[in-house]
Amino acid sequence: GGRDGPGTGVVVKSRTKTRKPAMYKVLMLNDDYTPMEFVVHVLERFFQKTRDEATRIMLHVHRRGVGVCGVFTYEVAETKVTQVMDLARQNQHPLQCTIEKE
Ligand code: TYC
Repeated sequence: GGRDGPGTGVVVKSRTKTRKPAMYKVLMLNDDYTPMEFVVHVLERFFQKTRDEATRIMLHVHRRGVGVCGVFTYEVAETKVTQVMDLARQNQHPLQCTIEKE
């Protein structure tokens, strides 16, 4: 109020504008060749999923074509995609992973 502020003994909260970081989904895409076990391994290793949760996500992608591995800031999401794609390529699997802004 107008009587608050310096000299009144009233503490006035001031706030500089902050913005929540934009968040990005890492999506896993289905294909006909990548072994189910490899996809489960990827979800455990790079997305800290339990075996049960990883299996659930893998089966969702297998049946529906696409699924969410996790939601991250851009830099983290980009790193996850690179890690997944590198490991898939090393193992000669066509597994594809992409980023989508939330
Ligand atoms: N469709 C694959 C198979 O039948 C399994 C699979 C699941 C592949 C999820 C990719 O993101 C994926 N072996």
